[in-house]
Amino acid sequence: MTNTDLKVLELLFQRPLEPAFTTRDNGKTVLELPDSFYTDRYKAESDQVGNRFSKNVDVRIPVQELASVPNLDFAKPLGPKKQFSLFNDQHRNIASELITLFMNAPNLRQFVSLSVFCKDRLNPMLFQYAYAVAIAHRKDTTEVPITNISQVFPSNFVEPSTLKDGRQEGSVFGESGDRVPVAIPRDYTASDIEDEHRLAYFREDIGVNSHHWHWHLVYPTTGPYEVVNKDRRGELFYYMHQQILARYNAERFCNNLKRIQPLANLHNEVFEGYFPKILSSVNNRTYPGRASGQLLKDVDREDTRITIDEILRWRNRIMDVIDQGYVEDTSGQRIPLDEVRGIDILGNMIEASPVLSVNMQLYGNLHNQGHNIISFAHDPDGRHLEEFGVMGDVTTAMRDPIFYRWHGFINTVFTKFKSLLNPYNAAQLGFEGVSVDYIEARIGKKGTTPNVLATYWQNSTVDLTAGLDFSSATNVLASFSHLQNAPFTYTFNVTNNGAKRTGTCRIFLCPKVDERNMALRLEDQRQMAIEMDKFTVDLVPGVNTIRRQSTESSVAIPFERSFRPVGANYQPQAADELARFRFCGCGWPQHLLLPKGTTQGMVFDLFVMISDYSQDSVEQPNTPNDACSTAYSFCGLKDKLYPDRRAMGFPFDRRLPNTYLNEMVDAFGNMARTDLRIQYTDRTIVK
Ligand code: CUO
Repeated sequence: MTNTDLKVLELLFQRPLEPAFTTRDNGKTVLELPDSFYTDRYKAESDQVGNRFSKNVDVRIPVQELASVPNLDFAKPLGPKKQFSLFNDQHRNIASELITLFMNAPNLRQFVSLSVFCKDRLNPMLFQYAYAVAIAHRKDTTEVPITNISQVFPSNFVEPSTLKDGRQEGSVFGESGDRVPVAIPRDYTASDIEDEHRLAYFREDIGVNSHHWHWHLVYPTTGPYEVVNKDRRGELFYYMHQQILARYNAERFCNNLKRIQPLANLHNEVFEGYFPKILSSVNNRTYPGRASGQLLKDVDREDTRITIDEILRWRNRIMDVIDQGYVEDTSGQRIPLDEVRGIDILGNMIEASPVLSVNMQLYGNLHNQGHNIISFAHDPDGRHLEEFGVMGDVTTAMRDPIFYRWHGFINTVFTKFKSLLNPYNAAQLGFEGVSVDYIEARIGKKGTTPNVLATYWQNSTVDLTAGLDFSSATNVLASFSHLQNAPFTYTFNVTNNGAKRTGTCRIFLCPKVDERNMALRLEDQRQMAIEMDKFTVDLVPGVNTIRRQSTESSVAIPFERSFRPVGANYQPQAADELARFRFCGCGWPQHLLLPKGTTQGMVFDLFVMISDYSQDSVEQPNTPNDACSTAYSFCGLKDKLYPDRRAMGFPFDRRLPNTYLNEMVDAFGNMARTDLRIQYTDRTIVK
C-alpha cells in the first residue's frame, strides 16, 4: 500500500458529514477530486469550491477517476438525514449491497476512489458502517486503523452540550496550553429516584458502547458470504452477549439490585423507562425516550413492520426445535442440534443472519425484530414522525436498561438448549496429574494484601475532533469519568506430575451470593460466571509458577487502544507500534474488567482451571497473526479459527456434576478457587 492511499482511507473517518473536498487533518490535507465527483450542489462551482479548500494546506492528494461509476439507487430509501439501523431489514439489505460494492472494488486505488465518491452521496451513518466493514475485511486495507465510532460520531456517545463547549474551547484556544478538556457529565440521564440509574456508569460507558459497535462491525449479519461466514460466529453472538449479561448481573449485585428479569412477556408493560438525551449525528435530534410502564405495540411503519404475535411464533418454533433436537433447512433436511454445532446454528438463526440462518422463513428474525419493536414503542405507527430509540442502533443500544432484559430473554433460549446437553464429565473437566496448589490475585507485585482488589473512578481524556463537522476547532478534547480498577497480577502454583505438557489456563470471577445474600448453587453461579482471561501455559515437570497481569486479559483492550487520538500527527512510526495500533477497537474496556464491588468490599469466587490442551487446541490456518487481536475471547482472531476448541464459556456453559463450586474444585485437582474481595472507593483520579 502506498502511504497516500492509506492516508485517504484514514481521512474518510474524519468529519463524516462534510463533503469530501473540505480539508481534513486540522486543515492540513485536502483531497483533489475529479470534477465528476462533485455532487449536484457543488458541480457548477467545482473549481471555485476546490480552490477555496486547497489554499494553505500542506498536502494535496489527487483522487483517481472511477473506472466505472456505480449506480447507488439501491440506497435511496435511506435518505441522508434518516437514522440507520442494523436491525432494520431494509437498511441491512442496503448496507449489504454497499459492503459488496466496496469489497468488489478491483484494487486499492479504485477502492479509495469509490469510497470518496460514495461518501458524499449516501447516508453518513450507512456509509461509515459499510466503509468500516470493508476496511476490516479487504485484504489490501489491513493496515488502515479503524477510527473508534465514538470519535467519528461523538454526539451518539456524549451529552450534547459537551460538544458545543468543546468546539468553543477548541476554536478559542486552538492547541495552546490554555485549553482545558470539557467535562462530560457522568450523571445526566436520570435522577436517583430511578433505581436503574445506579447502573448508568456501566450502560453509558463510551468503551462499552464502542466495543458493542465494533463487535457487530467485525461480525455483520449480511454482506458477501466470505465476510459474514466466520468460524463459530453464531456461537460467539451467543457467548459475547451472554458475558455482557453476566457482567451486568454482577454489577447489579454490587449496586444492590436484583438480577436481570428477562423480557419474556411482550404483552406486559415495560417498567423501565429511559431518556437518552444524546443527539443523532445525522439529523441533530435527540434519540426518543421511552416512558416508564410503556406497552410494546405492533410496529407498522414505512420501513419496519413487525407484530408481537409474529415474534412469539418464532420464539415458539425455536423452543420446539430445541426440544426436538434438530432444525429443518429450506429443503426440509434435518440438521441435528448437537453439542458441537448446535449452539452455532442457533446463534445465527436467532440473531438472525439472512446469510447464515438455516431457514429464515421458518425461524424468523427473533432478536433483531425484538430490538425494533422495543425501539419504536414510543411511536409504533410513525404518526409523530419520531425515529427509533437507542435500542434501534448498535452504537447506542447498551445504554438502555431494556437491552439487558431483551438479551436476557434471548439468552434464556440459548440456556434452554445448553441445559439439555449432558453435564460435563470427569474426562472433559479433569487433567490427570496436574494440580493447582495455590491461587491469588494481588494489586502490584508485593506488599499488598492478596485477593483484595480495588475499584475507583478515573477521569480520562478523549479526542473528539475527528467527528466534529463544520467546526473551525483544531482540537476538541473531552474528559469523562469512568470506573477503573487497580491493575493486578494473578499467581498460580501448578504441579505437573508428568512429562512436559501444555494446558489452557481459564480464569473466571463468580458472584458468591444472590440478591438475598443466599449462597449461590453452582447451577446458578455458572450462568453468572465472568470470563476474566484465557491463555496457553507450558507446564514443566514439577512445580510451575504462573504469573499473569490483569492488563493482558483475553477479553479486554486498554483504554488507549479504544480512544487513541486520530490523525496523521498521532500515527506511530515504529513498525511494531504501528502494528499494535491497527484494528484495535473490538474488546471489552479494560477499565470495566472488574465489577465495581462495594465500599465494604464484595466477595466473589476467583476460579481457575488448567484444562488439557490436547482437548483445547485448534489447527490454525497459516495466515499472518494480527497484532491487535488481543481480546480473542470476545472477538475471535482475524482470518483465523476461534482459538479454543471447547465450547465458549467452558466449563461453565453446561451443567456440572457438583452442587457447589467448592465441591467441584475439591473433586478436580486441576481447579482452584479463592475468595476475592473487590473494594470500591468513591474517589476520582485524573489521568
Ligand atoms: Cu448486540 Cu442485540 O445484538 O445488540
